[in-house]
Amino acid sequence: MTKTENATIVSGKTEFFKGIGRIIYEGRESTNPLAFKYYDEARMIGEKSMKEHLRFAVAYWHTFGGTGADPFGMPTKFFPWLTSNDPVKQAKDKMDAAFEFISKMGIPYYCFHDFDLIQEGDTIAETDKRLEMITDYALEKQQASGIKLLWGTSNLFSHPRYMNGAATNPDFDVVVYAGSQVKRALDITIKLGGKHYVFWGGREGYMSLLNTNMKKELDHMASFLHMAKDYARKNGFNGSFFIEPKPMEPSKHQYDFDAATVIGFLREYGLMDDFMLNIEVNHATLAQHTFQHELQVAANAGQLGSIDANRGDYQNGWDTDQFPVDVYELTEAFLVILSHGGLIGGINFDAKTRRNSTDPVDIFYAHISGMDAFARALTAAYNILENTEYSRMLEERYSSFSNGKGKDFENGKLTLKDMADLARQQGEPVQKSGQQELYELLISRQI
Ligand code: XLS
Ligand code: NI
Ligand code: NI
Repeated sequence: MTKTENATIVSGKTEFFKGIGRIIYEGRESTNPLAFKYYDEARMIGEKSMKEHLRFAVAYWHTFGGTGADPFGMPTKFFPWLTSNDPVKQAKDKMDAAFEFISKMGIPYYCFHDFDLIQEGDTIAETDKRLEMITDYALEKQQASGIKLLWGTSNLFSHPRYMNGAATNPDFDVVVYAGSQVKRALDITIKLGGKHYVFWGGREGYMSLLNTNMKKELDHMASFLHMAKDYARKNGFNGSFFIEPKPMEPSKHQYDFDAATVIGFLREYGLMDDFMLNIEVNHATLAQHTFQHELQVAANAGQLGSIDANRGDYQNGWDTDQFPVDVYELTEAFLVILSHGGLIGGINFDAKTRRNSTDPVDIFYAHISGMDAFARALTAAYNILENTEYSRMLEERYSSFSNGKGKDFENGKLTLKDMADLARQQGEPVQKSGQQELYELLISRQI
C-alpha cells in the first residue's frame, strides 16, 4: 500500500486505522491475517462475480457504535471516533472512520439505523437538522468512495418513549411519533439511494397478554406498514421493504416471530407485493429453526429478500451476534439461496466483535473471516449444485410424483377413494432410504 493509494481511501482528516491498507485477496496459501484467502471479488461463480452474489454490507451500529457495554459492565471499547462530546463532531468522526474501514475492506455496501448516524436531538426540529447535515456528508462520502447504502432502517426501540412499542403502542401519541420517525428515515434512505428498507420490530410485541389487545396491535402494525409503503412509493422508492423476523428479545413475544409467522401476517394484511424477508441467522436459531429452514420458508413464498449474517452460540440462548464462521452451515444456506435465484438484497454483517476484542484491528479480522467463510460456502454450494449428483438425487426422491397416479395426485385429480383402491392394488410400499449421510458427504467433500 503506497501513500497515494491510502490517500484516496482516507478522506477525513484523521486516519483511524493506521498501518492497515486495502485488504486484498492473496489466496489460500497466504498467512497474512489481513488478507482474503477465499473472497476474490472478481472471481466468477457461474454468471456472477463473488462480489455480486454476496453483496456484503457493514452494519453501522455494531461496527462503529458498539462500545462493548453489556447489562453487567461498562464500555470496553474506546474508539477514537467516539470520543468527542459534540454530537455533530462525533457523527462526522464516526462517518470518517466508517468510510475508511469500508473502503479498506473493499465492501460495497453499508446499512444503518437513523440514530446510528447521529444522536437524536432534543426536539424534532433539531433531529431533522442533524440528520440533514450528516446525510449530506454521507452523500459526499458515498460519491467519493463508490460505497452504496444496501438498506436504511429506523431505531424504534432504544428511546424510552417506545418502551410499550412503536407502531403497536397502545398510545396513539407514540404511534404518531413513530410515524414521523419512519417518514424521516425513509426520506434519508431515498436521499442516499438506499436499495431497500428494513423493519425489525424491536418492541413490536408484548410482555404480558394481561395488558395487551393483540388483535388491535397487529391491525395497527399493518396500517402503519401500509402508510410507510404508500409514502415511500409516492416518493420514488422502488426497492423492497424487508421485515426481519425475531421470536423474542427485547419483547418476550415478538409479533414477527419467524418467517412463517411474518408471511402469514403479510398475506392477511395484503402486504405481500411490497414486503419481503430479511433473515438473520441468530434470530432463526432463537426461534428453534435452522438458518436454512428460515431461508427456505421465505423462498417457498417467493419472499426471500436479504440476510443479516451472524451466528448464535450453541450453549447460550440469546442473540450473541457473533461473526459467522461455520462454513458447513453457510453452505447449506447457499444451497437454498442459489436454488432460488440468489438474494434480492445482500449480506449485512449484523455481528459484533466480542466485548474483550478491543483493538480496532479486530473489526478487520472479524469481517475478513466472515467474508472468507461466505466465499467458501458460495463456492461449495455452487459446485454441489453444478458438479455433483445432489440435484438429481433430490429430484429422484420425489420422482414417483413425476408421472402416472403420482402426477394425478399432485394435480388434484385423485379422490381419497382412489387412494384406497390404489393401496389395495399395490400393497405394502417398498422401503426407501432417506440417505441423509450421503447428502452430508456431498457437502463435506466440497468444503
Ligand atoms: C436486532 C436486529 C437489528 C436489525 C435492525 O436483533 O437484528 O439489528 O437488524 O434493526
Ligand atoms: Ni438484524
Ligand atoms: Ni439480531
